[in-house]
Amino acid sequence: HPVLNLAEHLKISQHDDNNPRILITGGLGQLGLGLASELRQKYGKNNVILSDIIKPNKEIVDNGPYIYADILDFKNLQELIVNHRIDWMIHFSALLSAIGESNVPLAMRVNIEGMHNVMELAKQYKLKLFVPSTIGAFGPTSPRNPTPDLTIQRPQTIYGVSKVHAELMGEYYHHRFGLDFRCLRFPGIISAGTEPGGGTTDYACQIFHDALTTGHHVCFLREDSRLPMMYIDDCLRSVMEILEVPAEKLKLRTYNIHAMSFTPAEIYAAVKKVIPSLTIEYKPDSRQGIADTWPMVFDDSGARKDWGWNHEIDIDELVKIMLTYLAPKYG
Ligand code: AKB
Repeated sequence: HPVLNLAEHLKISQHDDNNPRILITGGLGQLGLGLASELRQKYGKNNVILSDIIKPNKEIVDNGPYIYADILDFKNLQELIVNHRIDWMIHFSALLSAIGESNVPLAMRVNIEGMHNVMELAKQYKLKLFVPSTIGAFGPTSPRNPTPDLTIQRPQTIYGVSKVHAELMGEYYHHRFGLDFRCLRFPGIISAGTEPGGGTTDYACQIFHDALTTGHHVCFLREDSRLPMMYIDDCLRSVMEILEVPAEKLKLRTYNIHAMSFTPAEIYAAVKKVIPSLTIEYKPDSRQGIADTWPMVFDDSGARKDWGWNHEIDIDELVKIMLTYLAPKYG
């Protein structure tokens, strides 16, 4: 990429941390709209640009800048970074665990090649870069209860493999080129305003919709399948916080973060306390095979110690918030 050498030649200045201009890739997934709203409150509406390859609705466009960005198109991404004078990039584009297994070549392109483009541009233009990782970055040989920050990582999904690759590449670029790479490993994220897309933890969102509509949830995991989970507000706050932590406090560039851990039977019992008529049946499918290799409880003591991470929402609070949020939608 000869143009990039020119960029280096011009000694492009370090990212501006006081008044950053921020680009979010994969912005119309589960996390982007919520994060954009938090970031816009803090850094100004026009300084936060959402991007995706999806045609947005009017509300999205009315709420702030939205642009088309295909992370597989290096030049397109480069042009956006230059034209919009981007300082920070939040890289959310990825195929999640279950959908990744149904299209491995596409997952490799998006999750690996796309991430290479993002990381290379972040290096060239000296952007601060946040990339989420996941409980899915661990595998059957990892300790599962609890799973520490630094341990064996031999995931068995393309999603997990690509996330370990992102963690390692980010840490390598940090060490080798000084890239300000920051990465959090998220549990399953539970949200009401936006839907998850093709993950192994999606049942934990669906059960709330079913509780308020059909009154019956068919769970694709076994009743005793324990996984770490987190409400979206805690997740978005963790991103806001890690972006701001002074570099000298970061002993690691990839941290586990945790909030709660439950099984389908436990979340069912918690929802049933509020909606006693809810019924459930368990029909484990191929996602069970994935869940069986993932952490049951995440050890996030590093994040708590190094930069003060603290979750706020536990399982009972989660149930209250989700049902309160969704109830008006279903009358
Ligand atoms: C998935 O289930 O694939 C995601 C994740 C835990 O990373 N929600």
